[in-house]
Amino acid sequence: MISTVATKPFDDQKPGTSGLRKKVPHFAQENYAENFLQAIFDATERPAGSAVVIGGDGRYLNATVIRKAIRMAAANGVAKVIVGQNGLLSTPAASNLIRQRKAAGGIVLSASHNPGGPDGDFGIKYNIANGGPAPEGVTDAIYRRTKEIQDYRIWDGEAPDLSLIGTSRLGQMEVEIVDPVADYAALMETLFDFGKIRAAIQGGLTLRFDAMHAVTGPYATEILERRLGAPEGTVLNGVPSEDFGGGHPDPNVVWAAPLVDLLMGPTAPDFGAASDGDGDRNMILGRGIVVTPSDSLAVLAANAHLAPGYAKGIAGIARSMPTSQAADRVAQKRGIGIYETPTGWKFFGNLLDAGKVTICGEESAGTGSDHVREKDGLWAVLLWLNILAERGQSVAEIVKGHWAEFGRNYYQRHDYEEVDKAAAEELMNSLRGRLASMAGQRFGTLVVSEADDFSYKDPIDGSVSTGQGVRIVFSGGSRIVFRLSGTGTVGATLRVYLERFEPDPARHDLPVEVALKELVETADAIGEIKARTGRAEPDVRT
Ligand code: VG1
Ligand code: CO
Repeated sequence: MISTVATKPFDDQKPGTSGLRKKVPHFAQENYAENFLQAIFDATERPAGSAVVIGGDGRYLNATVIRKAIRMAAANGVAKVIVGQNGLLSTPAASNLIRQRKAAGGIVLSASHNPGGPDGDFGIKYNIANGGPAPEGVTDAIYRRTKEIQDYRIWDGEAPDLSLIGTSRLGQMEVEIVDPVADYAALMETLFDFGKIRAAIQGGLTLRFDAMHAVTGPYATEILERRLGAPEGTVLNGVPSEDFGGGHPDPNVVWAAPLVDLLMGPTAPDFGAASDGDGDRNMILGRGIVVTPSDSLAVLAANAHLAPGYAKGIAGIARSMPTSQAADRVAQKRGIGIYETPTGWKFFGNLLDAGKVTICGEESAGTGSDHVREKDGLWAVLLWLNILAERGQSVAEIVKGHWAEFGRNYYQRHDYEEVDKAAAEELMNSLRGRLASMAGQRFGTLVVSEADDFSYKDPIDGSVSTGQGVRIVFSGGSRIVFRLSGTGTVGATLRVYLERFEPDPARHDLPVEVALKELVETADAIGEIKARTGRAEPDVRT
């Protein structure tokens, strides 16, 4: 009943920031997905009798690869798989299921914010038993295995019908198809005051949530409309589609422009939010205001105690290195720990497991807490709603009040997409080569105080990750960070992160372009962006 199929290694299966991502036609090559899945089964630990969670964001190829993954699990001695109905599981819901069911790990099929469809992207990520993304030690082991693999094992029979909730068998293996929303929604009810949020909505708090045709549609509809009583139509684009309605499921001002226009217009609701392909990220808006993800992290950390799940206060905050230092100011004032990690959620897992931090966040619109081991888009939305219900203020009032108390970190990220890979690498190498001589150099009014290539030593397991991005810090605390994306699938994406701290409340209402003008010019002067990439302007500013 088990077939062993001969195969040859592919040389490009190294996982990036968040799993292996490639264009669909590349992933659909014969044996491509099978090789990577077999490498996961070979390279990861599974205690006898334990389960593996399987689900994805519903993009093109999702259902096909899930059926293969189930058949391969059966052929690789997995005792049980827990699969989301119709192959759907948001990334945070998968993390929750792994933890609740004490599974050995999970296979999440997603390329997150990357576009989907036959010409779009596909991806596979592996999460470990704590529910979090596999750390580098594990992804390295999977990658090594992909380079030597000679065959894979697959069960000959068909996988069960994914639309039917219930338990069946494939050979020795149990297959449990579960409602993807139920356990996750129950977890949210333990963290937030649903009664209070429901009352605020009944009392006139208005909101819209754009699911961007991605996986959070069913979650948001159940939680916001059914459990919290928001009117039907609160959730926009709530039915998952294989190509996300032709858009990019990336919750930012570019790809969620209709939602942004609504919130900036005359008929704006009080609160707006959007999430990405696999439901782990969020964009937060208020009437007339876009909250930058870095500010959202800081506001959530400063106000989390208003939600029942965090009433005891938070132990500490972790942020990825390019994320603004707004959260650091909250940590300093509250006397709690602050940790700076490389980009990617996998670096937060150890800190969360050790109880060093409660809340984590990234400038790319990922925030989350110790309730799971992934970033969680709807969690952030519910925490915001809980805070709005408790404080009875508008989003703009809360954010402006936050700046008045802690100061404002003006912030923007500029992305240069599909840049020539060699040119992008040379740009980074040239920067690295000049780091040692940079301190003391003056650019306009800015003087470099420190410059380095960020490296991180995990305080829990001592593992070291080098080459995580070039940081240039100026006296006064402004920063420019340069790094290359680890999630793109074409050429290279250069990300330039710009940050300026402004303590004076009289200067908190500048347009961000004005506040950051000198830093933008300095980034080009130091990075030689125009000269090396041929790009005068970034493709996306978030
Ligand atoms: C991007 C973001 C990073 C995020 C990662 C995965 O990575 O910058 O903050 O953790 O995507 O998010 P990169 O290497 O392209 O900058 V997701 O929502 O794709 O799981
Ligand atoms: Co995502």
